[in-house]
Amino acid sequence: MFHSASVIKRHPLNPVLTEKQVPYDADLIFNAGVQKIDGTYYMLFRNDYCAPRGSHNLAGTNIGLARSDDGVHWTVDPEPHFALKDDEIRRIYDPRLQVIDGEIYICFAVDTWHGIRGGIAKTDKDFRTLDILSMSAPDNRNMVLFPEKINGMYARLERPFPVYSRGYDIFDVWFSDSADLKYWGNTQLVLPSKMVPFANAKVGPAAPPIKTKEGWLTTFHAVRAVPPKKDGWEEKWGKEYYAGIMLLDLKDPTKVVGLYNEPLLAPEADYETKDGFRNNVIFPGGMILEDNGEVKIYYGAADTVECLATANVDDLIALCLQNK
Ligand code: BMA
Repeated sequence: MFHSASVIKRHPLNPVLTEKQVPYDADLIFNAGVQKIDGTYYMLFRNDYCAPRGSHNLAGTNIGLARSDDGVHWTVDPEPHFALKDDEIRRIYDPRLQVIDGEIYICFAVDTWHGIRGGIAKTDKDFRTLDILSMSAPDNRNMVLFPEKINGMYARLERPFPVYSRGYDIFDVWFSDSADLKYWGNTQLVLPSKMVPFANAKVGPAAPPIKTKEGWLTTFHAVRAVPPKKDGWEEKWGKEYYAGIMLLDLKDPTKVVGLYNEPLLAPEADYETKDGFRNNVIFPGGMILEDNGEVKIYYGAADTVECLATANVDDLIALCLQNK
């Protein structure tokens, strides 16, 4: 029913990272955060592994690091990164990367024994340390940091999920800011799910925003609930995940200045719609603006592999502004 925008192209070598490239137990490689730092591309990816490898028996989640010179061909480090020794934390996943004033930050979802939280941590150039700066109250996740301070404050988008007051999965994109990345407040609604014509359920931040002359350009994920059925590995799966795109005001990023009212990416390629853990899922986590105006968008496909799509930045801005 929905199609991807014509201005975006899937990379011919998709998927660009799969479990086959990972030298340790790995089965589902997806929902990665990506940044280009001093000319090298870094990808922190989620690895849901099975026991034994290759079975459909999920056994755990860890975070891996891949490096690349061109953003397309990736080499994975020999071991996963960030072993956690906190009994309250069950796992971290869906990492997003940001660089602010030369420091590298990771936002991630945290399953704890008492709810799902959004974590923000600082790491080093080798991605060895995970110095946790803040953890949200439950239930919240899908946090992404803006690449610079706005009005003197660090800024993030986030997606709390208030089940008790909203009923079934209707969740929205919110904004908060902070003087120190630790204490967050000034929380405001940015993108209500009902503003997105192709979502009938939740929306949430996807890749961290990039700065353009017209505003903060940022993707979001948008969910359509459909009748649950056996499709991928899972017994039943009843959701479709699309990527959307919007522009936020440079000085006041709580204001949506442009929104493309169709999907930027809809599940269409075989690696998005077939043979995955959860088919028909597109989940962007990384967006890089190259000097020549090309935007690389990295996304998890079917919760199984990591993919790349590209578009020109002016075309993406024009999509967001075409309904104004
Ligand atoms: C969300 C998160 C994502 C995942 C998506 C589709 O709730 O768990 O990590 O990609 O569902 O399964």
